[in-house]
Amino acid sequence: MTTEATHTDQRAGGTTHAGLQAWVDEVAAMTTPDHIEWVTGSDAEWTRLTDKLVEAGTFVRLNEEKKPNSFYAASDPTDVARVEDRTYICSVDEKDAGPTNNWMDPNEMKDLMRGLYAGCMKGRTMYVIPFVMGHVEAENPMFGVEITDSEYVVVSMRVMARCGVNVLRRIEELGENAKYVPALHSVGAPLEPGQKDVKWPCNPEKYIVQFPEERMIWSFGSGYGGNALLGKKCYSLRIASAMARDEGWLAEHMLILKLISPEQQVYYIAAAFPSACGKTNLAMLAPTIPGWKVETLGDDIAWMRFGKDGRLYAVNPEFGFFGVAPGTNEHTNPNAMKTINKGNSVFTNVALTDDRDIWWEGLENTPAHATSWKGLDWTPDSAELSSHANSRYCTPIEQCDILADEYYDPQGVPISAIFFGGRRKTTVPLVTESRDWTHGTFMGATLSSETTAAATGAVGVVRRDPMAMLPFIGYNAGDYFQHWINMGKDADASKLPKIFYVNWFRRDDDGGFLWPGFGENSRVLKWAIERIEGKAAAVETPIGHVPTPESLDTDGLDMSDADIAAALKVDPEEWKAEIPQIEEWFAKFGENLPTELQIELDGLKARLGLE
Ligand code: GTP
Ligand code: SPV
Ligand code: MN
Repeated sequence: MTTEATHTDQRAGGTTHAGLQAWVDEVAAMTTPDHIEWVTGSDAEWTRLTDKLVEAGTFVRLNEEKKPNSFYAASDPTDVARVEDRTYICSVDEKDAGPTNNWMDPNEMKDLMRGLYAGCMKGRTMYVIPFVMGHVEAENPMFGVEITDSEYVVVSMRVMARCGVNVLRRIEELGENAKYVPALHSVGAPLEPGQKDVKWPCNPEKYIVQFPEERMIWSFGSGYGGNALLGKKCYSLRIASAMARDEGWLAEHMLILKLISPEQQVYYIAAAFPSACGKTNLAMLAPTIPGWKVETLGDDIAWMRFGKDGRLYAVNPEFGFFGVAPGTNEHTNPNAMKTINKGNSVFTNVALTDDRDIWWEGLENTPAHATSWKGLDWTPDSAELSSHANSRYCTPIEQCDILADEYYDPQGVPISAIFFGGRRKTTVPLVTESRDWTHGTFMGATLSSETTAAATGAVGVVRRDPMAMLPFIGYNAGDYFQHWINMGKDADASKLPKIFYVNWFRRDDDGGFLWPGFGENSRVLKWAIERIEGKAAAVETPIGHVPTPESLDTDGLDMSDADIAAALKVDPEEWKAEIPQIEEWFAKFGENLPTELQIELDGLKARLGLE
């Protein structure tokens, strides 16, 4: 089928929704694509687009026996992660972006970006993707429409969000009452007539821009995940967090899991860890303790609202997993392995084996030879890694064997516990229980973690990453803390989730992980639930309640008592050293720092014997 022929058929599409059609026309006039296609979500469309990507060299079709209907892609080596320094919250007032976001005046930014967008889709097809985050049958469906000139983005969006004609029809039915987030994306690589495309078009100049008041997203220059799949971080966290502040709910960087005890009691847990710090792994955990079971609801984003019964309910707005590949294997995450082995997946920046399967560091069956993500020959003796540290699999959530039935419930699930956690080599014990919601908010607001490859920049540097939301809060982070505190104040305290602070990443003197992690984290989930049920013991420390060694189920755990004690240890000296960092962090917020958090800090200092 030639491009000429496709131009005139019904894929050119359109909508009866006048506002949406006007926006699409306006973008087309600015970006001047050769063709326009409305994404339907059909299987035939998937086949046509993936064929096109194979033909362009962007995709390699994987071995049908091993990974049916699946594809390998290697990005441009400069376009491998979220670009936090190129990400902007363009609120009308600079104060509303707060001290943690980049800001530019919205009109100035629009002028600048209109210059970049002018003619930027020349030689390409402009795709219009109607999508919904969450359920189309939700009370207030959270629509979006992404315009993109990247087939890779269309294919990935189809995995990650509910997309296509059913969504468009619902938008049309609701007419001018349908609210949707317009999300404009271009790789920023126009083609001159006859110019051959590269495998991974992108632009060295990148902008990932949110206009929170207009509920609008403009992205330019990158084809990578969170920069380009605009339903994910840009909408479901940055824009949604601003909506949530205005409407009294929470949009969070959290996994959601269902925990079933041996007595068949069911608990739902949400957990916020920074990027590449273990959400996907915990969400699909295979418990090592007998009788306990985990089912998955989500691995990256949770939208939480109070239900009529006063409990906090969480929904996963996504439709797929965009998971970190390295380290994923049959031991660490057997459920993810089963999910991706069913196929229908896209793998980016991993290694390609000689039999057209994929491989990455940490996966079983190391190949004798492969092609690295950079396209180089790779063997186990190679000095360079085969896969980028932020290489990813993109796979449909419905393929996950342990997906909980409640995933399909637009009301979501009532949360019993919220975990905050990060990567800390020292100081932060395996698990700490907060005293109450405000103290838990303090734990979240002061959460710290070593940076990872999920964003460009240095790796392994400790930074504050409040609620694991540092790059994703769509407004002033001080106001965001206040919103968290107010959510607790307005609620029935007895029905609020209990908040815990965890750290799977503490090291021993030799630099090894003290805690074996992964399936063994079920022991920590069990302790948390037993605390909620009033069954487990704890020691009161200056930072909160930590398990007594006996209260943590260590049956069958291959760890010395000394190591367990080291994992649980609260060292006042280490915490005293933490205080100036927290003070420096809080100082950023000036008058926007909630008094409640200052009181929590003063209390912590007093308990540590400071002042
Ligand atoms: P994003 O998708 O970037 O938001 O990341 P995520 O929070 O979902 O992280 P993910 O579960 O993909 O884990 C990232 C890395 O941490 C992987 O390489 C995992 O193997 C590793 N990891 C996850 N859980 C544990 C754990 O309990 N212990 C240790 N040591 N490593 C872990
Ligand atoms: C993260 O970085 O937190 C991710 C991957 O989950 S991305 O979609 O790029 O944001
Ligand atoms: Mn994430």
